[in-house]
Amino acid sequence: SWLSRGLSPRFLFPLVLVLACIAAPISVASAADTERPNVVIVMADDLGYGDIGCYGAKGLKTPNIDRMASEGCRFTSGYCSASTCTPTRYSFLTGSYAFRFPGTGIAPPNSPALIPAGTTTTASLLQEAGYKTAVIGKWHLGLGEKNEGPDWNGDLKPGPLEIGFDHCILLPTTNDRVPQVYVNNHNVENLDPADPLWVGNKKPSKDHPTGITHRDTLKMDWTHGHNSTIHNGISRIGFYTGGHAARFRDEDLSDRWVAESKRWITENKDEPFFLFFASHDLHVPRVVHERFQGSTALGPRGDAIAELDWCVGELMKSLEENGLTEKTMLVFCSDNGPVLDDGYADDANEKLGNHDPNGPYQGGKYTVYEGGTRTPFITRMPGTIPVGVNDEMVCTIDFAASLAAMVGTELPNDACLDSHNMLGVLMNQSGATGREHLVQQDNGKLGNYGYRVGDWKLVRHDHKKSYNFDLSMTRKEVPQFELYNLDSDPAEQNDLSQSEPERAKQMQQELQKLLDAGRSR
Ligand code: NG6
Ligand code: CA
Repeated sequence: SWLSRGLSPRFLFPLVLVLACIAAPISVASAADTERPNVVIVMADDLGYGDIGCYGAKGLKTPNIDRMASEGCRFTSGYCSASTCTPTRYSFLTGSYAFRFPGTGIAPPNSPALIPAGTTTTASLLQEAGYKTAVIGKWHLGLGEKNEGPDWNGDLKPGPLEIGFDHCILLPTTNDRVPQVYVNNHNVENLDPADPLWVGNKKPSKDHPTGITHRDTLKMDWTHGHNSTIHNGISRIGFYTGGHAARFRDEDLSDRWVAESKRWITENKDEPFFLFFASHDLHVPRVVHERFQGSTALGPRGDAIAELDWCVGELMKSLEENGLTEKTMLVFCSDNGPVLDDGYADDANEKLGNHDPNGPYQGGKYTVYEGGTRTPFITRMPGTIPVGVNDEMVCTIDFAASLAAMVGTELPNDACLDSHNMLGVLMNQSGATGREHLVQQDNGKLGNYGYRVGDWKLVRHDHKKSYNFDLSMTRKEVPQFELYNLDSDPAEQNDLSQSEPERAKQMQQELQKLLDAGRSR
């Protein structure tokens, strides 16, 4: 452990870290000044527990992510807080459960900013502590004023720059939604004022080509939804016109974000920085760069994992080239669990073979079974984070409180309501204990929750129907409450709610209390 290394200045950081975990955070702020590590968080999109080599992937190889894990800590109970994108990202940044805030489900193309300007976030806490901060990649948390939404041809604010980021290069929502343009800080990049961008949810003219009227021209067919405006041979959710000079090719997203990240890391190498690298891989449409197309036997879904792995490799290279490997806490996580057919005919089912996207767990994206939120979760900081595997429970919602503790910033009373300081666990310090409980939610509208306490898991389905438990969007009737022991039954197959009625009742009551807590602690 760090203690055995003595207390040379080089190892001051771990000491500060441990103090930060147990003492009043503010008291160590100045001591930490010279040793504050950079933080790079890579969040994958729709990546399941079993999709990565070091988590048992059967159908493909992920050498870069595996190397990252072999140089860091691989978590077996690492979670995102929801089984869809927007609520997980909302909670990751605000440190509060999304279910406390109605309207934080999957955001539509014209969604206004869901996190109000001035909200305390993971980014603002680090920015306040003197970090340079950037988000590069998928946003999907809305842009623009409440009741107005994004002003695509004007200033796109509020957005990330109003909640603690100095810089952003964004895909505004998710790439199966319109529009396919980059947002560079407050503006659509390369927008020609003579060709204004219009985005809406109604067909703009009778002859506007869509995935329905021009289906035979598509390079990737749709299976459900995703049949509105066509761009780059792919029909999307929602309609848009104009902004042609600003439109990107799906194939180039990762290259652009990696290049931009490398540029930004190098530019900020002399100060502490926080980079949120929000990959779009492996969300639909899975249209990766030509050099990754066909690179795995799994079709586009596997190729997207290969592209994601490449991104992680490039980020590690950039840190290395700038001499920042030991000074940077690198995190890899996902925003929700896996899905196969999520609306496009991309052979995800047909070419699956024996690959098992959710590993030993049940369900995926959209579900509150373990497969929906228990996902790959790795931290690396050579020399500080001991190499190993950690079974403690930790969640993406915990970064706000943990990183605030790391830099010695105190959390305001009314912010980050559900974020626990898990710094010791994230740093794989021996003896550091993880979360005692965690609420997992779905998209929010259906009222389905998972509640894990130790090895026990209560599943609550107010909606009574679960879909995507089989990763193919099949629906099945489910009882309102189920109880599982994750130690003996990680796949949640053996409902114990009848044989353990007392425990089930107690967990129902505890969960209800957390759901009723509203906007206060
Ligand atoms: C669903 C979309 C799905 C995906 C998801 C959001 C349809 C039929 N399905 O509504 O394709 O876009 O929303 O995914 O439109 S997430 O990872 O960003 O939450
Ligand atoms: Ca997602």
